[in-house]
Amino acid sequence: MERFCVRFARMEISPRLKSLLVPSTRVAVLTGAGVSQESGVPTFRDKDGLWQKFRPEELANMGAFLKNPKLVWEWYEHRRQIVRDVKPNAGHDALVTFENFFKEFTLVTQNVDGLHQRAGSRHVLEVHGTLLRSSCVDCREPAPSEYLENLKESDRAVCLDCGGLLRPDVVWFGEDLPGRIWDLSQTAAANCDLFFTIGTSAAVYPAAGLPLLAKETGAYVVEINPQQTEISRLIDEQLRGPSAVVLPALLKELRR
Ligand code: BJW
Repeated sequence: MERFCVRFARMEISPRLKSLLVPSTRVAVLTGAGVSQESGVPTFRDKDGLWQKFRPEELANMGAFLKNPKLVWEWYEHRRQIVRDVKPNAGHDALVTFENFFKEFTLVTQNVDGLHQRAGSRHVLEVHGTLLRSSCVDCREPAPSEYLENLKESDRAVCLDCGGLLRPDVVWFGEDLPGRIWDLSQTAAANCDLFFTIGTSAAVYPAAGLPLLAKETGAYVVEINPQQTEISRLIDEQLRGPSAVVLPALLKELRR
């Protein structure tokens, strides 16, 4: 397995990766929280990550929500506020250029912050849902966005149709991923030539299985991350560094 380091904006990449940076290559990308880290959105499992302060079992599953909806709702409202106050970074921007450069390009994200779309990515498969929508746990009706925007912290977030509890449209532990989005993600991973896994610890399944599926089906798999992850030793090439540095540096290697 090849391992390359990024120092400043100069980057060494393998001849194999270089040969794949042409428009005809079919590319799929999986992003995780690390991609938004440099925008100021905390990751989950890093030293200053969300799970250092909050326990996932108390916040990111349906049981926790039903036990204490107010606590869970406030936690998500706090995170929505962070996301409203930040901007996409150079890594998000570089992925927009990728989408325009490669003829076949699929962006799968585990992120719920909407920053890829705000950067300009047109087709984003959000496998863990989004912070920016909510829906009723009983009737499943989505809540109008202006209702959420005007909600005060002390208000109880309830469905305007049936009065049921509103929940964030994210995928909690033990819940299925959205079916069609997940099918499209698997199809892209299984049919690409080049797969990038970027800013994810690859600890949460089934999303973490996508780079492995791509590898099994013959793609060249590249990881962009400042740290080793659970799948680093199983893939083809590691580009060690923050995505807001590595991705813009990769743009310089694209060949028409
Ligand atoms: C940088 C950087 C920089 C830092 N630049 N990089 C198979 C095996 C074992 C368990 C399971 C399995 N299949 C299913 C499971 C159970 C479970 C699971 O995976 N558990 C594991 C934790 C053990 N999975 C599920 O429950 C899933 N559902 C499911 O499988 O349904 C079927 C089923 C039904 C019924 C019963 C059982 C199964 C659902 C998973 C949903 C995950 N949801 C969350 C919360 C979303 C809502 C919210 O935001 O609150 O999604 S958990 C959290 O982790 C969030 C993330 O999307 C996800 C992944 O985290 P991510 O993005 O990788 O972040 P970090 O923090 O982990 O990593 C950041 C990385 O960035 C690090 O590597 C840094 O180094 C790097 N980095 N700065 C680039 N500048």
